[in-house]
Amino acid sequence: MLTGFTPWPEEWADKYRKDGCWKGETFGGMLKECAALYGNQTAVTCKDVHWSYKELDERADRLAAGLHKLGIQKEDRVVVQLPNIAEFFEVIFALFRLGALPVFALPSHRSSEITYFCEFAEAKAYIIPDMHSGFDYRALARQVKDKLPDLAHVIVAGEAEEFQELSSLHREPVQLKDISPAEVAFLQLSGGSTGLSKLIPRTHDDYIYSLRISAEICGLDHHSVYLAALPTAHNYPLSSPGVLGTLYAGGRVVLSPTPSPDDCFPLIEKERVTITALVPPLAMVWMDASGSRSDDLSSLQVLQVGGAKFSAEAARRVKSAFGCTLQQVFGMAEGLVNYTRLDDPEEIIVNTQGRPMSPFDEVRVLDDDGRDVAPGEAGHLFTRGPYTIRGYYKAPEHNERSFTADGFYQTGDIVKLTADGYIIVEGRAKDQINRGGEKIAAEEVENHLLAHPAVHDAAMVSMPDDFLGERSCVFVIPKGEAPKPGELKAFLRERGLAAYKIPDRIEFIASFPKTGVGKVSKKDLRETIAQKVKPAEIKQS
Ligand code: OOB
Repeated sequence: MLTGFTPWPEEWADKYRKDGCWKGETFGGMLKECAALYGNQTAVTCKDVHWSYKELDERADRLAAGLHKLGIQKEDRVVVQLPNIAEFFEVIFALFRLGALPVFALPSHRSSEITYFCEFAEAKAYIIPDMHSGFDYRALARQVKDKLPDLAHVIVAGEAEEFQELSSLHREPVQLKDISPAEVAFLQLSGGSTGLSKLIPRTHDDYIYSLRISAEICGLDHHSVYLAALPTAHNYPLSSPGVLGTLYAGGRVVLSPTPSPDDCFPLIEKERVTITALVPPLAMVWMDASGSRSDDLSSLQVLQVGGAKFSAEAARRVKSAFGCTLQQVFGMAEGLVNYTRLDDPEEIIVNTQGRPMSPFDEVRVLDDDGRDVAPGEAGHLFTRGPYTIRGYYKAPEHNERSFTADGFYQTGDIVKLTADGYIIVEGRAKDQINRGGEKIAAEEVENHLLAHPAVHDAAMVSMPDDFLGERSCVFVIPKGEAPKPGELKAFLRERGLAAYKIPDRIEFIASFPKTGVGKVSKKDLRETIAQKVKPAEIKQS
């Protein structure tokens, strides 16, 4: 078993098997089965590329053989940073078949994040596109290689330059080691709240269970067409039900290079897309665009919105804008996913973030002292279940804090439960900014800022924003004369931080407000900046 992975205790694993959650499927086997059932039907469409299930299955086998020849073995970690391109699928299924573990980086990550993932996971390989959205990933790979000369392989989908070209790796399939469904299939990234992102080990058993239930709840079958507008590597478009849930159900995945209406609306019309997933700011952009464009979106049956809180006012407009059902999704890469059901009454769909997908999900809402709150009251959400991890990868100290002794994961979310068990997200107790679905761990950015010679201390908080829900504001105590905000932002960019983590606003301050026990009061800082931005910036948009 993978070192650094916390498995479910044996009695729970037995229970989830007995309850029929874990059926002993693996991703490699799942694709074989789909190829047998849906052979020549299209699995993946990307521009003019259409891969049938059979073709994807064969490609995965041939690529697995090539990666095997390179020396990539069971349990090796491979950082995969691919955008929405067909190769994403051959790569991940090849790795699944080898038992090698993709670490799912996002296309927006830069050298700071990627170097950390490669180093922490001791990656054998790093897989990238040549270019995407005007960015050259080979230049990024060079920066990573400079810091980590031992990174064995950089593999490029497209023009590889000095690196290994993905398409050159295909070989005659070879016999590979058996993979057990209880083993870790890949590592997802946490949004992070303390320092750097934690890695989340997900097993074949637990993840495929979540696909099966998600596909069922979303009514997917072999007629479904899922548009991947968000980056497929993220847990939400990957599995809720996402691209993998769609393949599990025998449907077709259509890949969009960006989530913009300009790219997505013509694809919905052309490919007769039936379901797609967005974060709240994009849902608003799409609603605005639907009024002014003439694309035929009538095939769309379900629009999912999640990743951040969707306001009830905006939620109410979805049906008339697209003539389809809204589904709210509140999930986390650590496991638990909640959905509003397609046949729920309008008031539930608009006002709640759904309810747990599985009858075996356990949720508890506790007060600050760890006691269950009264029904309907807000508190800390804790959860345990057949697809919620029992520990982060190689993070024993952090696990002590994030998991209770009996295995509940502390989500860091503040929620209320309705009498019917629906969840309403009220806020967050974790030190994280949710910038329209993109999560920023305040501490990670603060630590980078502390490396600047003119920064004595830094504290990052969210500030309210009409469009993104939240933006980031960092309060800086300067050392001597305050630097220019632009200089600090440039400094962070130079350190290779992803663009979405660069603070939207920088405020200089002489000292931080303190809590009763002398810690920085982020609550006070949030209130200070909320007061400041309210009259000027909130009104205008
Ligand atoms: C999804 O996953 P992550 O891991 O990027 O972020 C999880 C966190 C949650 O703990 C919560 O704080 C926030 O994102 N969140 C929401 C939300 N959905 C996620 N907050 C309010 N309302 C919502 N609907 O974001 C994710 C994973 C799977 C499915 C959907 C989203």
